[in-house]
Amino acid sequence: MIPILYHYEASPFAELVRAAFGVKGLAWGSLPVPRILPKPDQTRLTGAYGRTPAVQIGADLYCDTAAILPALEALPGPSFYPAPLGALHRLVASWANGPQFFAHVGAAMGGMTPEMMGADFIKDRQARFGMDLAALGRAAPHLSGQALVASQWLSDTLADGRAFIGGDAPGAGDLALYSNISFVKAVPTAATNAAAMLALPGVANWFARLAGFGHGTRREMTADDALAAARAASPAPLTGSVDAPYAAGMMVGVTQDGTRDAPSIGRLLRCDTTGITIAREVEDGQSNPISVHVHFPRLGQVVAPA
Ligand SMILES: N[C@@H](CCC(=O)N[C@@H](CS)C(=O)NCC(=O)O)C(=O)O
Repeated sequence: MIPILYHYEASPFAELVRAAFGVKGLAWGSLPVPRILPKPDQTRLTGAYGRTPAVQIGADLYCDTAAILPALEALPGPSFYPAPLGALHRLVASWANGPQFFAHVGAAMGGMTPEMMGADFIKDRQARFGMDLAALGRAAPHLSGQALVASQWLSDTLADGRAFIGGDAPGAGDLALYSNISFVKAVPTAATNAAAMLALPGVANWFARLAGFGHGTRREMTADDALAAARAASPAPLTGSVDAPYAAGMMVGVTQDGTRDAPSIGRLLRCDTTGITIAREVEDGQSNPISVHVHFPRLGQVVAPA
């Protein structure tokens, strides 16, 4: 039962997970999804969660890199939270994937024309995230300056010769910082911004070390393969609790801060500081539905009665 990644190539958060597979040397299934809604292959299992990436392991769906990495942690291979930083990798990743992500959006996309992005992409991002392309272009110099601070701090951290931010082994914080820079590096109109980041002492070598892990062993998969994998499995045993004011078993919708995407609706099984899990029944045209668990991190998710 290999993990299945719902992704598209240009997604920086998907690149984070592909690189995580590389660090662990894992085999994984690649299930391509569009870069805009609708994404029926993904959302019929996740509920409505249509952001990229999501990872399926059997009958468990993990939404958001902050839920995906802890799930992959249990699989063979090196830890994403190596000592001495340990759980501090989460703090770094949360900053890089939170406020710093938007700065990197400006650094990467601020110089793109509407033609480069495509009308369908602009419409999708406007409707879901309120993206305003003209405003992004105006804010690009400011956002690029904000993004460069992350590379400067990375460079400062590497100044004593360490290979990764915590020492000899890469972790979740490295992967998050890496995916932001790789996002900027992949956009031709952002070449100057990428060059400024990679020119800082130590950053280009650190970037090359992470890229050197590759993406693990990728196998293309279909939506039918993914459904069959979910049907053949049962959700993994769950730990954690439901904190007040929520109650175990209540029907809830889970949405993400900062988007207008529809809620993923299900029966609440876990809602505590470790994350959120809902149970869903997925109809796939067969006589009995598939039971899945959909997992989210706690941070950045909004739970409401449904
Ligand atoms: N906090 C999420 C953010 C994921 C995210 O924003 N992904 C972008 C693509 S890189 C997205 O979903 N954009 C809309 C889409 O792909 O439909 C995570 O860490 O996974």
